[in-house]
Amino acid sequence: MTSLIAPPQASTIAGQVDALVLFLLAVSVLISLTIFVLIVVFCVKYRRSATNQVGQPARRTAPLEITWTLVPMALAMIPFVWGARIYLDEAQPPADALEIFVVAKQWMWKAEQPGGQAEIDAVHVPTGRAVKLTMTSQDVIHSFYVPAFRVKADVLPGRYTTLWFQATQPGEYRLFCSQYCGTDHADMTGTVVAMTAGDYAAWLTSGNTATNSPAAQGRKVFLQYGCVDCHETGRAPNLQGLFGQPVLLSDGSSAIADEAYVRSIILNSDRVPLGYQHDMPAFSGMLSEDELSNLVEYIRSIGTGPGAGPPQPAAVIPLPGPSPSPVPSGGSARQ
Ligand code: HEC
Ligand SMILES: [Cu+2]
Repeated sequence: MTSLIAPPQASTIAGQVDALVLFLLAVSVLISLTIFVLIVVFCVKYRRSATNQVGQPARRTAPLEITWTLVPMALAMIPFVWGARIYLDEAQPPADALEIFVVAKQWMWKAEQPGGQAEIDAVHVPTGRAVKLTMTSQDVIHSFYVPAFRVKADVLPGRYTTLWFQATQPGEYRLFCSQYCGTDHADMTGTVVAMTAGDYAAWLTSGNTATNSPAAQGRKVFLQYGCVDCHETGRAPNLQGLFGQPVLLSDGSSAIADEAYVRSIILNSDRVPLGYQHDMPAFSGMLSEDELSNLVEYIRSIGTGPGAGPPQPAAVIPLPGPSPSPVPSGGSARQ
């Protein structure tokens, strides 16, 4: 369950921030009320009673003036010292904090655990342990904001910023980008999943993160840009088993379907396998460098030739699409 209304004690700092904000609110209400009441009372008490009444000249009353300077100052110092302590606490991650790397880009959050487990728009953290995020942006300024934890920090291109928190209760907490960063800024959301230490350890080894491996992300890009509409419908060569294999081209030459080949076909659609009409749109300028390399990883992962397969042998990737078959079903023109 993702709660919009943040529980009051979701992180160690949340309660302190809330108390300070409530204190400021109470002081503001008190001062405003005092002023309003005095305005009304003085209006009535000192109203002009006769048309020829003249006001008294102002008197200097040093003790009164000193009092009304010192008392509000002392009042103002309370939230200042209090806030500074919380600020310093928030600015200094404990030395033993768990370090997670976060990369922001239009429009997603990527998080990487110390063990290399990567995820998109989600950050899994253990409860009861300080977590330090080291963050940077691939494009514009974003801002990492978890209201439930009362933490927020800007994420800047070309610079690392940090933020830390310690979740106290297992649960799913909303993550927002709080810096307007372009068209889909409002969709740049995610979830911080706080788990007990045991659940977190189990999650780390569960392989759940494999769905966010480059190849699995590549599969998403493959769906997103409609590559499936041609490549899994018979309109275009089926890409299963392609990677690493020699390909006969319609101009009579041949090529090895390696990374360079796949990249240049996706970007420029410059080569046509034998037996196919030139029909593939060029995706140059439409794909980010990231999407492109994920696509290549995906095509590599469904290949069977030399150099194909997932980059790490351990990564058995549960793909949402049809399961790769060792025999290429389409692409009859391929050798
Ligand atoms: C409109 C249909 C269409 C779409 C959409 C499309 N392709 Fe293609 N693709 C083709 C066709 C047809 C070919 C054969 C060569 C050509 O047309 O230039 C091809 C060739 C390829 C090849 C070389 C295959 C081989 O056997 O050598 C790769 C790799 C490829 N496409 C990847 C992609 C990716 C990745 C996407 C999505 C970003 C994509 N294609 C989108 C139709 C499409
Ligand atoms: Cu953003």
